[in-house]
Amino acid sequence: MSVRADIALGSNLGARDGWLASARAAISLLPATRLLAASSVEETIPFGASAQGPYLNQMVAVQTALAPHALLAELHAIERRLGRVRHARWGARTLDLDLVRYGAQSIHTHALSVPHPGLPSRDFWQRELAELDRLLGRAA
Ligand code: A4P
Ligand code: MG
Repeated sequence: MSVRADIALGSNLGARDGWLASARAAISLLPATRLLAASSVEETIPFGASAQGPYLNQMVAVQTALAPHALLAELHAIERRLGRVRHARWGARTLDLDLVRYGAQSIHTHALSVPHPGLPSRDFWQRELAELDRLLGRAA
């Protein structure tokens, strides 16, 4: 069984475009996973910790046979490989990958909440998801 999953990409340190491009390439190489579409990249004002630079944000849709926690583990491995250093929650980062939706499933465990709890409050995620739905020919 495979499902569509939506993954948010964010970067606000260094060569932000380059981090997003490397992340897209790494996601497209995940086992049992196919990249379906990518939204536009947009620059957004940081929320959360103050005194950090603007983000580049983007959302990609994949078709995957990985189970949700396995997909999250792969995303964390990509973050580590691409040099993200975790400091403060919501702090500046080279690359942040969040699993925003996993099919229509609702999952709430210690390690994973989907749909991501930030979805209702992040207008840029909602725009990017709507764009992906349009690109994939589905109703938003
Ligand atoms: N976790 C639970 N559910 C999920 C999920 N659906 N996707 C757990 C990803 N991770 C999930 O995440 C902390 C823990 O959340 C993980 O161990 C995972 O098991 P993290 O990535 O280590 O920490 P974080 O990213 O600093 O914190 P958090 O709460 O994930 O923050 P967000 O929501 O990622 O926000 N401003 C703009 N303009 N654009 C941004 O993209 N991003 C953030 C970070 C702050 N400000 C921003 C942006
Ligand atoms: Mg995160």
